[in-house]
Amino acid sequence: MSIIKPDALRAGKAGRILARIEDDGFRVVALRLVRLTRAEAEGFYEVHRKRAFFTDLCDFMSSGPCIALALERDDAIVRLRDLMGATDPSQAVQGSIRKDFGVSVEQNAIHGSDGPETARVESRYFFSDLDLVR
Ligand code: 3AN
Repeated sequence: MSIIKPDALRAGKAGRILARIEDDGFRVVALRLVRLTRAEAEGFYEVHRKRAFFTDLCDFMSSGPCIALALERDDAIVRLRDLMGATDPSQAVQGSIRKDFGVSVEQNAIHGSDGPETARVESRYFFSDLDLVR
């Protein structure tokens, strides 16, 4: 499960980011352009509620449209995290999405689930089973 974040859409980079994902062998099984409400952003990042950056993060994630993606490929979680690069774009490896498109540790272009169970929960946040096209 991935989200192309509002900073990337504002900058007109969503297509290029999706191309990187496809070029890496991921299949898109669901895709949705969505503008999260503030409450929806809070729900999505509930695990980070106690963190100092939570308020700013939810403001940012509800600041404009983003693209939710359900993705599949072998070893998808690890491969997507490699493709994204480190949370902080300045620490991300050359050629990674966050290195090339991220603006800051908050506005870092893309989200990717950190494990299979998180991916299932996050996917259900945006998609029903009927939305998944295989
Ligand atoms: P990742 O997305 O790399 O798994 P997480 O899960 O630790 O990173 O953080 C979730 C999101 O919270 C990040 N994508 C980023 O937008 C934001 N974030 C994480 N750490 C910070 C921070 N120190 N300051 C501002 N935003 C942060």
